[in-house]
Amino acid sequence: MPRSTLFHARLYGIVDLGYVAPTSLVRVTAEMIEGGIDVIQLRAKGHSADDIQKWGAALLPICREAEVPFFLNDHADLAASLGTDGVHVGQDDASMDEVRNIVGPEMLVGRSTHSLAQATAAAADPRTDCIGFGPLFATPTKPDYAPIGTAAIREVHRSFPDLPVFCIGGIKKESLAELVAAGAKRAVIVSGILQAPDIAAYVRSARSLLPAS
Ligand code: 3NM
Repeated sequence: MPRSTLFHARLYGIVDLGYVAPTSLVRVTAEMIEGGIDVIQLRAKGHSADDIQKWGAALLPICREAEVPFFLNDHADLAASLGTDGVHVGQDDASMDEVRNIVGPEMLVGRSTHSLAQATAAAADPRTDCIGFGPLFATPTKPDYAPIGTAAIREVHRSFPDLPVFCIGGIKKESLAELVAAGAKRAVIVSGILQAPDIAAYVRSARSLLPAS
């Protein structure tokens, strides 16, 4: 899947086992797709490789059918064996050399960045296909990280016009207008989507608040 798919994305949703029971993964994923989500990631911190493999294998065909890129968080080896569209790694995870050795040259690779300096370092490697930039606001989904605020969003987009930047962290539908005014083009929403009473409706309206690119 080409990087341009991510460039045109607006809303990125994460199916996070911190919020979704294993028995609800398929339903939640389908509802996000119904709402028009542009990218889906499976995030299962602390779960076994066997479980993640099983859950990934259940969600991948649903995303394929809908032509929604499917990323796996962290586990490059499982991403490679499942054949996901992408893998997303953090600052403390494997280097790009290590990740590419496992997943090959074609798979999309995203990297979390938590400052302009980290975004600059990630962008310097042409094998980085997208970055997460945050956490912009405090969030219980990633509690150990200090929020970085919205001031650097415009600079990140200006500095790396060819790199899809996904703003993340403590973002709700209600904060999107502020984010877009601060220069954001794309957003990741985790708890806001997963805790919504109507996931499809939440995704649909949040996505409509982000600019088409
Ligand atoms: N990564 P919510 S913030 C998974 O800054 C994740 O890299 C972040 O969840 C980062 O939308 C975050 O519930 C959590 O705040 C986002």
